[in-house]
Parts: sequence; structure tokens; C-alpha cells
Amino acid sequence: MATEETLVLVKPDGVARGLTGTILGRIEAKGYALVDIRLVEPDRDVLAAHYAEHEGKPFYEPLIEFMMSGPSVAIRLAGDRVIEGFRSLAGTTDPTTAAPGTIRGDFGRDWGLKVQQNLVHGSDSPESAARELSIWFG
Ligand code: DAT
Ligand code: MG
Repeated sequence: MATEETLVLVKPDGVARGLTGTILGRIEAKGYALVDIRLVEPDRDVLAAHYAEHEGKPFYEPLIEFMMSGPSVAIRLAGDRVIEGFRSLAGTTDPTTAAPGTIRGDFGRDWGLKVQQNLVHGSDSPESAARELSIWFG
């Protein structure tokens, strides 16, 4: 399978809780390659582009506000089937029900229905990865 790239974000909750190194450790242990990494403080325009598919949903505005609440770490990550593989490492969207062994399952908490505080983002398809990498890395 050809090497792919994906966009990973350690979201503001992950950075604020000091989990960046732990999350990077899992990514590196899996054997994925860090192609680029940077601390980011995205404005509303960047986040609106990134989360365009969710505009109008009930959780959209809280999600954007949360993503502006502190710095995130943006990672350009490469590896064979890394798009699917990172989402597998991350676990399902809701940390309350994410499987043990996944990033969200092991470290995510039930923050009182604040599902957006689920530590990481990973692109969900090759098209999303290309679009999101251009938003965050130009
Ligand atoms: P994922 O991040 O697993 O790809 P998604 O793309 O469906 O999930 O949603 C983007 C983010 O929005 C997600 O990480 C957390 C938040 N979110 C999704 N569904 C939500 C919901 N029902 N309530 C609150 N936040 C939600
Ligand atoms: Mg998504």
C-alpha cells in the first residue's frame, strides 16, 4: 500500500493536559513518520475551513470556541495507510465510549457531554487529508 499523509491535531485539551508527548509517543511507536509539526493557534477562519462539513450542526459553535481556547499541535504524518491507521489509534469520536487502548479511550474523559474535548483530530479520507494539510501547512 502506498505511503499516505494525514493531518493530525493534538487539540487544546491534549496540549493543556500535557498529553502531547504521550500522544506523539504512540504515533512514533506505531512507526509513522513526523514530516512536519508545529504549535498553532488557529483563528476562526482557519477553523471554519477545517470544520466546514459540520457548519450548522448543534455542536459546531462550541467546537469552534473550544478549538480557539488554547494552542494545538498540528502534525503532518506519513505512513502506509496512515489515514485509517491513525483514526484507529485515536478511537471513536466520543471518548466516553472509545475503546481502551486508543488515545481517546485511554485519556479521554466524560467532560459533561463535551464530546469536542476528545484530544485529537485525524483526517478521515485521502480527500480530507489533502484539503486539511493545505489548510494547516499551506
Ligand atoms: P471525528 O473527530 O472523530 O472525525 P467528527 O468529524 O464527526 O468526528 O466531528 C468533529 C468533532 O466535532 C469531533 O472530534 C468532536 C465534535 N463532535 C462531533 N460530534 C459531536 C456531538 N454529537 N456533540 C459534540 N461534539 C461533537
Ligand atoms: Mg472528522
